[in-house]
Amino acid sequence: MSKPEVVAIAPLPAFLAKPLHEHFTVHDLYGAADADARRDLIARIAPTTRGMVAAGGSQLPPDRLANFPHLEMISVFGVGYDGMPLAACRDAKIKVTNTPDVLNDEVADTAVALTLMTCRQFVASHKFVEAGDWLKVQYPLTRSLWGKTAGIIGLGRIGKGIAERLLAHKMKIAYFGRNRQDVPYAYYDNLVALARDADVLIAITPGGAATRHLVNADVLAALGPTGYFVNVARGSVADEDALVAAINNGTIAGAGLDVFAAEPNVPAALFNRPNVVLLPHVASATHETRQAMGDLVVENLRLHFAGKPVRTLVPELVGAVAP
Ligand code: NAP
Ligand code: 8YV
Repeated sequence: MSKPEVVAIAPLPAFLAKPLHEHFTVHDLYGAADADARRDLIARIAPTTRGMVAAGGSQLPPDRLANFPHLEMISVFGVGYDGMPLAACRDAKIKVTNTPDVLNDEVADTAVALTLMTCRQFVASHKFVEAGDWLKVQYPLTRSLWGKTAGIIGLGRIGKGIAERLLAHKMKIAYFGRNRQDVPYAYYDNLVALARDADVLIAITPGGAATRHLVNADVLAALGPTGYFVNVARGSVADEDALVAAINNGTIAGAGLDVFAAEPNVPAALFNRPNVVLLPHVASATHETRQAMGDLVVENLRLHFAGKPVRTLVPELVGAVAP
């Protein structure tokens, strides 16, 4: 029996490529040399391609869906799926799955690491030792976490993991979201008010239109000159121009960032500052976690093509497409 055909619109790491090739005929659209090669490949595979593999950061405009008229499902290698055209998928009865939960601990660890590295200036301290500056002077004093307030924007699966970890660092926890939750943390329905009361503001919401520029100039002004901003959500959640200005002007004390507005481009104005730590979107990037994410991507595809319900259909499509 011939294998179902899937198209990859994101890079496929070996641990994901291997099982995919085992169970499916895989077309590598991401690896196509140029626009002509992409167009030729699409024309060749469109009549037979039924599955797609995308990444958390993949952007698939609704009109691109028309390239694949027989598409049945998109398996996203990531928990975020803000680049997926959900309304068009609903209309065309295309399933979209993601990789929730398996990355919670890794991403929460990264948020805490960014918080510590930024407030305690550990990257600049490291450079200071390597430059031989310790032989001349002491490194300047930095800021504690203990006793301070962490304001979590988006207290979901990962946000709760961040809260648990920061409690162990003796921080107080407050959060902002659209809904109050049954948790022992202070709820704010106003982000400016949370920023005013927080010492470290940590973004971990989904991306997309609903959260675009949630962290704007007003929020940064409220965070103030002793406040730090950490972003492990999506670059779109913060107004990056406002953030650069806030760092330049000392409106906030510092920032720890894993995500950016136009990755892999990072504003050079953020480079080489002791109070800014920059990561290349690696919050989930360990062998263990990426393997678990890859396994879930393949499992969802295999379940679908075996005629069974997928494991992690995105909530917006529950009830709108077959499980
Ligand atoms: P989740 O469990 O769905 O939690 C999302 C949280 O955000 C919820 O608490 C939700 O609360 C809140 N939220 C959603 N829309 C909002 C809005 N419009 N305004 C304010 N709050 C909103 O998701 P998760 O698994 O924790 O993942 C969260 C996100 O983290 C992902 O979607 C992804 O973008 C990002 N992420 C990044 C990396 C990375 O590598 N840097 C890795 C993994 C995940 P309410 O519903 O009460 O508003
Ligand atoms: C990954 C992510 O970097 O899960 C997400 O939403 O942003 C990250 O875990 C990405 O999906 C890998 O392509």
